[in-house]
Amino acid sequence: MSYLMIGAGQAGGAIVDSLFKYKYMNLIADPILINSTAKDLHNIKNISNRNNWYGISETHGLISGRTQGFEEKVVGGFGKNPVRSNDVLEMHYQSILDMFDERFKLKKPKPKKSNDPEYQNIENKETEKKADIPFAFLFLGLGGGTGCGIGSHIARALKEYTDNKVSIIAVGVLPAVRRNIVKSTNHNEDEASDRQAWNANYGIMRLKDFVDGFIIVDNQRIAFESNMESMYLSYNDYIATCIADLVSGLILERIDPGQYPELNPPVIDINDILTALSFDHKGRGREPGFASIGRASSITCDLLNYMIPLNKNKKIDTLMLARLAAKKQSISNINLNECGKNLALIRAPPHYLKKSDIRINTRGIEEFMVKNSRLNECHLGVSLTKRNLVSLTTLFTFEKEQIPRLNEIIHLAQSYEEKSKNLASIEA
Ligand SMILES: Nc1nc2c(ncn2[C@@H]2O[C@H](COP(=O)(O)OP(=O)(O)OP(=O)(O)O)[C@@H](O)[C@H]2O)c(=O)[nH]1
Ligand SMILES: [Mg+2]
Repeated sequence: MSYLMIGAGQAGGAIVDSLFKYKYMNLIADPILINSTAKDLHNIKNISNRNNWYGISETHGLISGRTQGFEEKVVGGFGKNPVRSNDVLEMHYQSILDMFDERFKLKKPKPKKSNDPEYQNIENKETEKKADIPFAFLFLGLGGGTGCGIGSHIARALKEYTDNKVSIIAVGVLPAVRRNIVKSTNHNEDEASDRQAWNANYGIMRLKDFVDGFIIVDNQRIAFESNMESMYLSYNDYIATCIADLVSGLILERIDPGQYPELNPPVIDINDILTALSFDHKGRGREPGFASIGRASSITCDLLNYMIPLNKNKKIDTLMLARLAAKKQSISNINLNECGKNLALIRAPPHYLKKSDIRINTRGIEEFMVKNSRLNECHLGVSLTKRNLVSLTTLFTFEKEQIPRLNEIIHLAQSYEEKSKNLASIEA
């Protein structure tokens, strides 16, 4: 197992569910779904094994999906109040460590019985060992109560459990601000989005000490729909495809790059992703950055070629692919020129990397990416695929202040806090 995919709350769980639509994900990752409403877990389609479910109970903290009476114990949710779920897991912090222990403590096979006292000494010592957890993704909605409130405790416990060895990437759904887009006569809806902004600020501030990087999934990108909820599934699928592309690399296609020594494509692995997602500050260690994610693809073989195999592959306009991936970024209203660094992963069939008239212009993509990086830092990787598809997945990483949407959220959070303080004092 190389990755841990944790989905906290409804939005977090739904994106992990989309990710496990790809069956190969089971080969490289272990899913954990945590929710305060058992009903949400029953709506999950691709992770039906209850061993991967955990509920939050006010009296016990995290409880396993196999617990008797799970459905009755895990009800209600936290109604968009992350402070409440935060308090529950703060009080039952040990239950998170117990969850990791239950899943990852390896039982060493006991040595064969022997009368030799030396042998028995060995048997009593260290019969249990922890599994390695090098990387984890933590998916959560930043506007709600559950994911947003428990996220920092989960991340902290995972760091503690692995003696700080694990690297954690938080994938957070940023709540949309809809008052200027969808004309609504419903004043409550505006109030709700101010509250969600406060939640998001609360969640990010607490998470940033325990994660190595953020990928932001901004719901503002789908906020133009009057029924935004109807877009969740396809938006989640899009994000899941981006993440799957980044983490699956060569494992997915089982292509041995050794078969194509002449190609020698630059490889990126999860460590490059981590470098691309964080900033070094002299003397201050590493600080998590905030990244936007996006992907574009183009089929290499059209319908006619499928029907009459002429072995003629389309030439791919790589610059257009790069521009399209840049347009399909997950954060609304960003200026790519202001990103600190970025990463691009190209996936292509091997014959698109060989010298020929259809060879893809990887240099052109690199130039586009470097041009859009203040630090001139682009991590470029190429991986091979058996599919008739060329795809480009990109990450653009910013410092927090460089993202207008995060500034807007902070501003709304502050005014919500002031407003509610006033309300409190008037009531008092
Ligand atoms: N992109 C996307 N956003 C979602 C989805 N489900 C909910 N959201 C957004 O996530 C925020 C609410 O977070 P949830 O994940 O529903 O909340 P929760 O963590 O379950 O917490 P509770 O308030 O206790 O229910 C809102 O901003 C929603 O717009 C989803 O499937 N996809
Ligand atoms: Mg919920």
